[in-house]
Amino acid sequence: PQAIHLKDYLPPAYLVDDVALKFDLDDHATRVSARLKMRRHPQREAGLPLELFGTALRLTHIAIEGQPLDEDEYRLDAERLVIAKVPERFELTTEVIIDPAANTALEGLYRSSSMFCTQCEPEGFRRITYYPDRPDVMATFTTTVIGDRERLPVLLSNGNPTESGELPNGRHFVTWRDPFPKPSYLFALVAGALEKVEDHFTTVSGRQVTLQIWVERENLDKTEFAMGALKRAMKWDEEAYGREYDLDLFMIVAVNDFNMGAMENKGLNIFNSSAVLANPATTVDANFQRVEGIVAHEYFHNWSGNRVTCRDWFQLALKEGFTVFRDQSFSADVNSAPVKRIEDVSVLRTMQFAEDAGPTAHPVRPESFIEISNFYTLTVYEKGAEIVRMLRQLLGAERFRTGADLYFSRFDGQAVRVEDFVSSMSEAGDVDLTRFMRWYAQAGTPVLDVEGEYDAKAQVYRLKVRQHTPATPGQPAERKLPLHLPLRLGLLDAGGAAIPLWLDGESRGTDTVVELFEAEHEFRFERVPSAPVPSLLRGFSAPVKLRFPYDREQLALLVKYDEDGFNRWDAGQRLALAAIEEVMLALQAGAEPRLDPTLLDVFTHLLDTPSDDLAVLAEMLKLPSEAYIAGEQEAIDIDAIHQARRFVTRALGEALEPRFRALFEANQSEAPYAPSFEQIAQRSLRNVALGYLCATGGEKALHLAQHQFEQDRNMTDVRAALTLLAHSDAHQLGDPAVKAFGERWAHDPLVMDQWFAIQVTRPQPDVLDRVRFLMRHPAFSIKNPNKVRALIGAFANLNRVNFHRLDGEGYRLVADVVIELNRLNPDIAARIVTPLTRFQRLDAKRQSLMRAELERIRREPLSRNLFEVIEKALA
Ligand code: HT7
Ligand code: ZN
Repeated sequence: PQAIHLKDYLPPAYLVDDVALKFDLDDHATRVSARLKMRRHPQREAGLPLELFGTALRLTHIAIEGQPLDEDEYRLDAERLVIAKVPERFELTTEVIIDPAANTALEGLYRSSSMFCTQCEPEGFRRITYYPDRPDVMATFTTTVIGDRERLPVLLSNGNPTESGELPNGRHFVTWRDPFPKPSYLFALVAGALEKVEDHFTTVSGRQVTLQIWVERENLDKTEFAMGALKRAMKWDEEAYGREYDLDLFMIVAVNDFNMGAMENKGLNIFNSSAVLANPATTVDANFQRVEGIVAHEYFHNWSGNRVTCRDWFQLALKEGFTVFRDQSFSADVNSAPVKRIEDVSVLRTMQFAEDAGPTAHPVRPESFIEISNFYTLTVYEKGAEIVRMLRQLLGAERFRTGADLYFSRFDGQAVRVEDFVSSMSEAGDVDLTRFMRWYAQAGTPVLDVEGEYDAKAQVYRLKVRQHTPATPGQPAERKLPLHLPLRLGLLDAGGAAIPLWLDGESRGTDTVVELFEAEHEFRFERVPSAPVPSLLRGFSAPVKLRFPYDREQLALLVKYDEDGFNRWDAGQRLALAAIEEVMLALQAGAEPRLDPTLLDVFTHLLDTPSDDLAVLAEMLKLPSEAYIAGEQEAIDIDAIHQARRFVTRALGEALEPRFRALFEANQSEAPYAPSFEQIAQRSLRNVALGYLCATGGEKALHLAQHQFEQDRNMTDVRAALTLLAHSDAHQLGDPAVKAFGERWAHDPLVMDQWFAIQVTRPQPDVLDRVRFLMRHPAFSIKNPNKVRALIGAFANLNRVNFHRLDGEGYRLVADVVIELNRLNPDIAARIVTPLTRFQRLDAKRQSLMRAELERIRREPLSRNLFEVIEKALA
């Protein structure tokens, strides 16, 4: 397979103005007729051949201006149809036959349960018809869908329905017209026996929009929350960005088989059922919040992505980074802002930082790719969002909004580049963002090395900041340039009080932002009465690794007194990490480990001090994950990390048992379930406390969990209790609970996903047999991405001790699944293989076992997706 390079971009030779499509739906032989009104691109020369993409299509008819083409007038291969000569302006008609039932890749038109649905981003439309399937070709679409009236009573596509009627042989049709020009990746079609819930939203200018959520009948009771989230998002986008919805109808459809979370097709969003369905009996708090975030994300794309789209797929972060930033801001506004920030930063620091440090590291705007589906990554999405957040920090909220307004109005209806977004911001903010553009081009996580020097006599505190970005594949460290970034900070005195900041003779309050753009800076704070403790990178103002030689007492001070909630949490994480690392060292040396008294002191303080933000308190009581700890090590010792984290959890549980018990009891609520942030905070705190109590291994604690499981109040509490029971050594409690849960929820695929994940994350060594057993369970299907993620993804990513077993059986199991998925669903194969590619800082034995499995995979006839990942991993 060949790589495609950004530097080779050329506009298409021909544009499409209008498309008429007709689908005659059939499981194995759907007939797709297309009429494309085309013209030469004004910036390309005359006489160029017309190149259309097409994959797995059987061409049955082709004509230009109604004149069928002879076979020698065009060339067909597995991926393209090329017509050597076409007029300046013409109408192209084609007819192809496709096989949706055989489509296990879930790209293009496919069957999911009893319905037909589509996924066209990034390059799925070419599996539907021959087309210049690239985002810089924008056209209006009219789509007629024909299907069996009984089996497929509902026929949906983009835009508004314009006509419908009966046809012979029990068939019927609906025609849809989307008046907004769009790229082919935003095309959608759904057909099936669906039912809807309907609501309305009146836009700021007084237009009534009909909102519909289409689901299979058994899921009608799981739509209310998403509908509410949609209305909240529509209102928020009007208020925060001045963006109003533009069609009269907005539809969401839930499908069971879907490669990602959801898709923002114009007027017809298609959702993975896991990202839209929710109710208290079946859905945990975190998933309610995920649903809210994804519903908002897809809705926000209507402007950041659909009205203003990407010129080419290298610009993916233009829509994704900005839209993630928008959905993060929305969730922060409607829930707990500090907790949202903590959660987002945790994902970034554990998962995106790992990507940036691994073999598939790439810039937020990649320069080349073999398979674009491989670039829907944490780097493009999450680091992309952090870049937009930095712009907001650098410009200030008001000028950022002016920049966004300028971007939307200037580029409405166009397919544009990252430069167009950044220049709108630069113009609105009157700031030079030339260096800032490096964030899009340089891969790897920058490191800030900070040192502080206090001169008591002069009452001056000097902060020296150096930045560097480590080497990443194709980008040696010496070619990395300094980045422009905002560093938010404050200073605390020894009693924890905020010190007023005087910088260059100017008063800056107690919280300020300094800008870095050189490799080294020195900031000189004056009138500092005593040696301060700096609180650096407040709110995680830039996606970097910050190094400062804090001692434990300084961290404890920050945990207790820093005015920035995020940094209080972060100081706690640093302290916990240091405590866990100390235990790791003891275990490695065969010495007796101890619980760091400073950490115990901080936990005691947190538990004894009344808090007005329970949600943040719950986060502060959580220890860093094994994945995060691993990311902080030069050499990763899988077992020591696991044992040390367990030791610290247990030691805290034992030392603070009465306090955790009191916390558990104080956060019992009799109120009916609501996914409100107050209630979520209470449940979170209660279940964190239960976790520490159960970590002691005490029978009393396990019975508390058993009781909570049996009380069956809501899925959040049930699942937390079941996880503790199933992960304990007490089989007599865990096994019956797992069995009862599996039987009770056998009819509900989304709950069964949770049941799979709970079992395969059990840390005990017997888990591998359980994984193999569950792969044969009737509720498991390798063709369903949610099942693969729940069983194999959860095992490989969250059960680190067992995935990394020294006999290599964990690796082998995952590699076997990857090989099978390579044939069925290349996109999912290339995602599920990720943990096998992260061997760089592991011990030699594990490295060689992992490499051997990757080499075994490489011997297969690989899809483009997997080829690209495996080649990079083994390079
Ligand atoms: N824009 C959507 C991307 C997407 C996707 C990409 C590859 C394969 C399948 C996919 N389904 C959806 C989702 C989003 O970011 O909103
Ligand atoms: Zn998106």
